[in-house]
Amino acid sequence: MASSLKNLSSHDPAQIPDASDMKFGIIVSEWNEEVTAALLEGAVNTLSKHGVLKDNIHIMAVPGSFEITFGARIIAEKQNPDAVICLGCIIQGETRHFDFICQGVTHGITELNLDFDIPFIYGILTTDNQQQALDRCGGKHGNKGDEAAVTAIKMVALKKSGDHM
Ligand code: DLZ
Repeated sequence: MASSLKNLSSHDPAQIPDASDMKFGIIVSEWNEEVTAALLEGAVNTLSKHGVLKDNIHIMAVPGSFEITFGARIIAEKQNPDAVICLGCIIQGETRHFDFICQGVTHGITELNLDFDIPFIYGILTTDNQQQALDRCGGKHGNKGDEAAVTAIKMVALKKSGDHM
């Protein structure tokens, strides 16, 4: 069970479904690029490790996390993926911008999950500072891009099993 693990970066690969017939979209925010590039690398490596072909991973960048919702919708409509992985990093600043961007993208991704017949995975870091973000994109708390990819594979497998019910 995922709940018994500290984080999914330490998942057992044998427990992850084979993903060689799956197709993914990844939408990644350019804001805080040092962090989001590491999240992207983690996600792509994990998808590849579980059998996803390079040609079946479609990556699109957007300027900031607020634009992730729109980008994710476009990639879902144009590429017909089995799931879309959303990657971003929102770091608390001195103003309330942080709250509005977090709320906006969280609400947006929730809406996409309700409107489309595929899962949209929330791989967005929302941290108090840069160090907390670095700790979660390949640091002491694993790589949340890796975890988002594992979650995406699991959700696609769940959807495919539901299709046969
Ligand atoms: C404006 C802004 C700020 C202050 N901080 C972040 C952030 O920490 N992470 C992020 O992904 N994006 C940030 N942005 C940009 C917004 O997401 C968005 O791109 C702009 O408000 C334009 O719509």
